Amino acid sequence: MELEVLVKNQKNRKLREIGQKVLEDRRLSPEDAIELFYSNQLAYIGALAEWVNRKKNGMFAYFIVNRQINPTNICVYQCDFCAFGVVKSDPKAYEMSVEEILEKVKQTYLQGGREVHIVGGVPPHWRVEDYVSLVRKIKERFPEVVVKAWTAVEIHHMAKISKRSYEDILLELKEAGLSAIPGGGAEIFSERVRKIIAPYKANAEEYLEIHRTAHKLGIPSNATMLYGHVETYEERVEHMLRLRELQDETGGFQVFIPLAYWPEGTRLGGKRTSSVDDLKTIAISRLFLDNFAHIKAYWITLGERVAQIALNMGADDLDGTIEEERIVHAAGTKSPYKQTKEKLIKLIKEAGKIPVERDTFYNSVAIYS
Ligand code: V47
Ligand code: SF4
Repeated sequence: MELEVLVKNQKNRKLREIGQKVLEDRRLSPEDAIELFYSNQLAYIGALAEWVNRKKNGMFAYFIVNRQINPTNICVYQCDFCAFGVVKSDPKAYEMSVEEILEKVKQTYLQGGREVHIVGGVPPHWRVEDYVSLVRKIKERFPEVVVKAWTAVEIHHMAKISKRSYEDILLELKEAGLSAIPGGGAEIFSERVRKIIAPYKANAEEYLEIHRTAHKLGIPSNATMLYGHVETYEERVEHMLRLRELQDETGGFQVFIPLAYWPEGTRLGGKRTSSVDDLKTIAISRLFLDNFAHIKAYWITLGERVAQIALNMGADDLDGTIEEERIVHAAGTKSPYKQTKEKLIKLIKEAGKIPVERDTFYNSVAIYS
């Protein structure tokens, strides 16, 4: 009822029509989403998005006890927006041993962790077996831990160096114990933007084809969008449209994660996104991606304060305890490296939501009401 009044009283005709569509559960067009990006009525957009979120997720907001592992920062692709990936000869280059990684998984397991999220650089000397055997070894030692690993960029690279199909590679990873694919590597699908920021790695079609194949094989995946660099609002919407179309086709995406760009130490440079842009992007993604169940406010890129507000503007998930994150920290994020479970519960409760500890697949593990 309250939202109906807000929509009725909206003076801007286009925004009023968009609000009416939301109230009537009608799908927003790309033009609607672009209109919202150009609008500065954050409170209105946020209220619409939160209304949609509550219809989907009620008062629940999710988090997970997990660990991110970035096994190496050595990377052949050298994307200009990335301060993490370095060449092998760089003094900052590192590569964790398998034993080191297993020790990290063990710590997570002992703390009740449910998931390891593995993503890193793409080193020139790694073979397909290196990616597969890491998954296998983790699952052999810790069968209860879910392995969410290797982005479309890494899977494309494995296919390229071995001249095998995506399906073949994904089946081998699945057999080794891979349960889900993280959303990294999407950046912005626009060819114009990719030429500037990431000309060498998997392109938009390849990213989408890998996720399509994974979904077909019963491997769920996440989707991301790196925003706030050289892309236009129109390109953000085109990116989300392509994800929405694939989700209509497969239903295999679990969550959408807008990733705010951090510029420090990157070749691309630029400025940090504003909090208003961050919240608007979360809210518009909630409104536009009507076939995605969840929108993640990733506290590493947003900072915990903005992530907490996002829980009232369309987002329903904070990701997890993380423990150790190197990619966005290399680019200057001021967020801590990890969060305690208690802190995530507190952030969610302060936002007026009910914290739900989840597993990788959004099954509830515990509710902290
Ligand atoms: O693909 C790289 C991004 C991604 C920067 O699937 C940067 O649940 C900001 O995808 N500023 C990897 N971002 C991380 C990722 C992710 C994170 C959390 C959860 C999930 C999930 C996926 O990090 C890369 C790239 O888009 N990134 N450099 C930067 N300077
Ligand atoms: Fe390598 Fe990924 Fe960084 Fe690109 S974004 S340089 S692929 S680690």
